Amino acid sequence: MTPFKKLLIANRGEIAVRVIRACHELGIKTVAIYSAIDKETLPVKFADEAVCIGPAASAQSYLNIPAIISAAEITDAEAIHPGYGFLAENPHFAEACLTSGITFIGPTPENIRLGGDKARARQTMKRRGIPVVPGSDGPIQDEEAAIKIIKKIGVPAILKASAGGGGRGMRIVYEEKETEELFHMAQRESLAAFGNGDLYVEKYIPEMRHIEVQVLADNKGSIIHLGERDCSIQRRHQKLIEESPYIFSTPKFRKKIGELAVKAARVMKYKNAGTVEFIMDNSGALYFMEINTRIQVEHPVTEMITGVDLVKEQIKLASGEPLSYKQHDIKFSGHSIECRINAEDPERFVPSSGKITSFILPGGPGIRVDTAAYSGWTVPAHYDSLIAKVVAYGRNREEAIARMHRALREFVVEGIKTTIPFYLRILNDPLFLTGNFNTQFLSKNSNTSEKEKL
Ligand code: MV4
Repeated sequence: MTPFKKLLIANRGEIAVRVIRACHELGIKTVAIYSAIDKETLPVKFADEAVCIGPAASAQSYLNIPAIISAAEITDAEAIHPGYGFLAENPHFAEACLTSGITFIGPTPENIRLGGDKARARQTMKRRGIPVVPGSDGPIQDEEAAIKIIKKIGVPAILKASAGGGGRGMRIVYEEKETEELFHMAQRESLAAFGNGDLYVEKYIPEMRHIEVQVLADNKGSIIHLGERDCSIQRRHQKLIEESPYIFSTPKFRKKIGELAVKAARVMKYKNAGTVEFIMDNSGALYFMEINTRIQVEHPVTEMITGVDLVKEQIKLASGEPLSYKQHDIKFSGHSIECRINAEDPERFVPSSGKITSFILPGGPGIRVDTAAYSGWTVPAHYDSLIAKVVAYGRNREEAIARMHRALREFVVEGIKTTIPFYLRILNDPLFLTGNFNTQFLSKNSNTSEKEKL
């Protein structure tokens, strides 16, 4: 029994290919949608059908809800997978699918709404006994409220946009007297970026590690976790390297963080796949940070060490099937690392679009590459610059790193610049090799010549 006869993929690039692969393994027919500039792409080639939904500009294509719903109706697709980015965390889109009788492959609109309202999510978790870093109880009304909380928790503190993401609307308060000015700057930035100026406050944890947990939940209320991922290596709030397990993980640590993540998901009656993000401080204390209500870019590292196909699970769960695994069925084996290869200058990280004149993929033991790029394809400037994810698996971290290193040396991309040389430098960094890093790694590290603006 296949969960659906036909599914539409409301995305592009490597994640569209990833979803098509899951569908075809499940015996589900696929419909790709594409913008005019994406006609000659792999999702269009791999899917059983393809529908052009608009011009290159995302607002008129991959973000065009009526056009996408119409494409599903015309092709008789029973379900839509949103991938990540674009409409994946838009509650109106999930609602529009429901209203049209189409299954949205993902959580409920209310789950998405709470995940996108970080101040309210934090407050919800705090009230249910899940640890959060000291700070405000929900959104703060004005600069007076911010000053009052910062007097209590002390500096440094961080102002965050409730609708936030990508670091916009975020300000670190190092001195109490700066609070008012920074509050207005963060509020203005958040309003401009998200149309919402709500802010919340947290104690600033300078050397935090970003550890997140993959969860799966069925429609009956069963929830499991698939272990943690360390995503501490980021640049300007873009994750660059992710790995699972966390280098210093133990069965006890995994049980603790896994149970916290499952509790967070249960508190909000979470459905389908999600990721609970935590801040870990230098003492090892864990605090809920936010929940991401989508399949994430870095999901493959979890697949590599658990053997679970997360996208197939998402589709089966959305069709109403119960979880195919109980918690004790999830076995963790080995180590996996992902490098996100972007079409960018490896020194300055400015996008480098253009025609790929040569594209030779790495392979061999323990290497997986998720990509929709090929030789002769022109990387458009209209979208995200991710062109490939190189994922290495090994029996242990050393083997995974060695495989990643030799895979990145094999990988040939000509015609455009990529971030491959940047990763080859990081993979030789002693702090990376010893696992002695945190989210400040790239801003502090001379080896990567990155000076992050705080
Ligand atoms: C923090 C933090 C320290 N303390 N929260 C959240 C989103 C992610 N992209 C960065 N975030 C952070 N949240 C608390 N309570 C540090 C970061 C952070 C960061 C903040 C400002 C400027 C650059 C940063 C780089 C990495 C992490």
